[in-house]
Amino acid sequence: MGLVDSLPTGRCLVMGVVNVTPDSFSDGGRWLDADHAVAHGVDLIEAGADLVDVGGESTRPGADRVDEETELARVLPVVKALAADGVTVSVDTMRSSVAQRALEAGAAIVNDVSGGRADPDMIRVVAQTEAPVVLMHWRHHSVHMQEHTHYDDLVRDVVAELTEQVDAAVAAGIDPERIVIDPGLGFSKTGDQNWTILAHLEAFTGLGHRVLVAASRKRFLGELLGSDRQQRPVDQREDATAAITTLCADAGIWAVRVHDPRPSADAVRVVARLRAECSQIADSGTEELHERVTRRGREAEDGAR
Ligand code: PMM
Repeated sequence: MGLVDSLPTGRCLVMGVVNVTPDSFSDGGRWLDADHAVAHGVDLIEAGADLVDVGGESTRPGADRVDEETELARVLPVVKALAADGVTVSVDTMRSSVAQRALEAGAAIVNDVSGGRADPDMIRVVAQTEAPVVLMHWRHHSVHMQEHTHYDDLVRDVVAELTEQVDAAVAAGIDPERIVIDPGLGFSKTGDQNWTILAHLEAFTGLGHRVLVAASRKRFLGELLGSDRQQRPVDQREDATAAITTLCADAGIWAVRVHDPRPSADAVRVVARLRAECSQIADSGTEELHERVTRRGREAEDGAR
């Protein structure tokens, strides 16, 4: 069952984010230097992250693409150093060449926000390895993605489009057990649409794959918490992020991708503990019920004699 055998089981996992980019919306420019990025990755693990997602290309709405050389130069040294330190690393890339080189450098998971749609070789490259892959619902590159937010029926359409991506991966030989799906909050989705997706997580968990959700600090939280004129600043969206983590953990989500792992790491532990308590109560309740029913049956039998 182990997706990546070293990862904990029995609770929602926390994936910390290291964006080695100058322009990501929440931490762009902070970890562009490889040594800083590696130190930040280690800090994320110490703060409770179970794994770290390293990316070298910003996918914020409107972002232009970076070239392959730049992406490789940003990502590879960080992946290599963190993996050598024993950190479980996923590589956040839409390029098969970057995925391949990152896997060779020690990455354990490929996180492709395009779910195999941006690079026709991605699925083939992943299929040749044993690595798990995150396939996110995706319609268009970031520069134009917010022009593609029309859906006839949001949840049904996102599920159908994501299922196409999953089917293509399975047809190429990727074991369904290795596939993690992601509804792609904010990618070709408005703020309201993100909330609708979050209200229907069972439509995704019900597909039988592990599910990743990445709401951390995103614009729809800034809009919710801000005023008509101004969004809540990015660095003040952490409590809302942890609230989403709590809901995701309770909905059976496999992992949440967050910039600040500590509040989310606490939240997933709270949910896991409470769920254990609830199932214990349910089990003892069932035992008690079973005992009562058999006792009554015995009494009925005795009465009939
Ligand atoms: N969002 C971002 C980047 N990578 N990966 C997955 N699987 N799902 C996401 O929703 C996702 C992602 C954008 O956020 P960032 O700029 O903070 O990294």
